[in-house]
Order: sequence, then C-alpha cells, then structure tokens
Amino acid sequence: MQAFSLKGKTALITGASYGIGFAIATGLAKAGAKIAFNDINQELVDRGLAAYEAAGIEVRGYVCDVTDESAVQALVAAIERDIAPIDILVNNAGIIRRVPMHEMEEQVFRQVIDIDLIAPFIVAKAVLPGMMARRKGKIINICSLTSELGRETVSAYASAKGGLKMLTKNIASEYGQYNIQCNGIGPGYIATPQTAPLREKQPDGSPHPFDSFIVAKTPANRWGTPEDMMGPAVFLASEASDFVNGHILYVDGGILSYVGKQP
Ligand code: NAP
Ligand code: GCO
Repeated sequence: MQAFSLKGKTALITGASYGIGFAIATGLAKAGAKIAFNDINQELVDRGLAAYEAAGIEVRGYVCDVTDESAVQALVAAIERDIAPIDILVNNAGIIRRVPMHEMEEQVFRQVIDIDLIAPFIVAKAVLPGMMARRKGKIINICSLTSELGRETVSAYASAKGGLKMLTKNIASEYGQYNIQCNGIGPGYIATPQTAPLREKQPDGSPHPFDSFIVAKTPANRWGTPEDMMGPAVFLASEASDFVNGHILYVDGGILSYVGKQP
C-alpha cells in the first residue's frame, strides 16, 4: 500500500546507534526513507555506522548532544546540506537513572529532564520551521509506559516521559494546521541495554525477579524487542497516519491493559 511508503522522505532519528532508535531507523529505511542519525559521541556514531553497514542500511551519522540547542540547529542544517530537508523526526535519545526519589540528587533529576524532555523540545523546535514552510512533517516522540504509570526509583524518568506525552499533544495541537502530525510511541518493557539491569540472571542462574514480574504482567508473556517498534514507527512516519495527531501509540504487548496474573 503506497500510503506506507517513505520513498523520497528524509528522517532524523536521535540517539540511534543501537537499541530502539537503531531498529526504528532500520524500519524507516526499509520503507524507503533516507536516514540520518546522531549520538552523543564519535565512538557511538562509529559503532552505529558499522552496525547499519552490517545490516545493509545506508545512513549518515552525526555527533550531536541533543541538549545543546546550537549543536542541534547545526545538525539540522548539516542534514539539509548533506541529504535533504528533514521530513520525519524521531526523538529517541534518552537516559534513565534509577534512584529512590528521596535519595536522588537534584542534578540527576535535572539531567534526566534535560535529555528526556527538554531535548525533544529543542530538536522539534529546530525542524518545525522547515516543516511549516513545506506544510508537511512528521514528529514521533519516544515516550514510555511510564508516561502513564510510575514505579519506585524512576521519578525523574516518569516525570520526563509524562511531560513528553503532553509535549507531543501540544505540538499536535499547535502545528496540525501546517499538516504536521506529532505522535508518540510508548514502548512497554523492551530488551535493550537500558533495561539489561532488570533482566540480569541471579547468581544461581534463575531469572531476575523483575524479569519474571514483567513477563507475568504482559499479556504477550514476553519482553518487547526493538524490532517490535519498526511497524508502528513506519505507520506514524507515513501518509497512512496523516489524520492521526496527538496520539500515543503504546507498543507494550498489552501490559497497560492488564491487571496481571494471580501469583
Ligand atoms: P537507550 O540506552 O536509552 O539509548 C538511547 C540512546 O540515546 C543511546 O545511544 C544514548 O547514548 C543516546 N543519548 C543519551 N543522551 C544523549 C544526548 N544527550 N545526546 C544524544 N544522544 C544521547 O536505549 P533504548 O532502550 O533503545 O531507549 C531508546 C528510547 O526509548 C529512550 O528514549 C528510552 O527512554 C525509550 N524507552 C525505552 C524502553 C525500554 O524498555 N528499553 C521502554 C520505553 C521507552 P548513551 O549510550 O551514551 O546513553
Ligand atoms: C524501568 C524501565 C522502564 C522502561 C520503559 C518502560 O526501570 O521501569 O527502565 O522505565 O525503560 O520506559 O516503558
């Protein structure tokens, strides 16, 4: 179906050297998009370039700290120069710090908000003028099931992802008139380096209790994979979703809909 094609489109995926961002960039490329990605340092960019090459995906990689507005403005200009104006932005870069809130240093809380909420604002702000001029654009913010639910030790992260949900809805509200759609993808629990500590085997080789908990709490009875994000991202990046705006698409195996099995 032509509506799902991304031929002729240029996409920027932030923080996409590995994990969910890498999978989304790969999916968008397979749907026809030209891909640009950034990461925080040259080592990660080089690692990403090698991984994309191994996967047969043509990309351009850039070093850029998404919290640095002037660096982000320069990144957008470089992509326009090297490839083309950006049609699709995926705000994927993020961090998490797991600390009980009463023990969390203010600087750590601020760092998480900076990267997970303020940076998506900075990058979206950088691409919006071009999208407005062309009267067309797609912005996809990578939220989280913690945009809806909290848990111990993730106060900063959940606050950022809850804010990112509302930033998504506000961009949709303010820029829908320019035929710009802004939606979110809310992954559930996904097997990436970010969640590796939650899946580490116990010394006796048994599963991490949190691992068992998530598998039991997810109707799909499994952790998600980065590849599970590919199809939802292609949908939200394509013309197939031109009348979908301000929506957070939870890709969570059903965890947000399920009370959980009786232990
Ligand atoms: P991740 O470890 O969160 O990867 C994020 C990427 O962004 C990493 O390459 C990271 O670099 C990079 N990054 C961090 N700060 C940056 C900055 N200031 N500028 C540029 N790049 C920066 O891995 P992930 O699990 O694939 O997560 C991707 C996104 O999905 C994140 O937004 C995350 O919050 C979200 N998410 C993840 C899950 C999950 O279960 N894994 C679920 C829901 C949502 P470093 O390696 O140096 O940190
Ligand atoms: C955690 C996890 C989650 C996931 C994800 C869930 O510590 O609870 O890291 O926050 O990363 O965001 O959607």
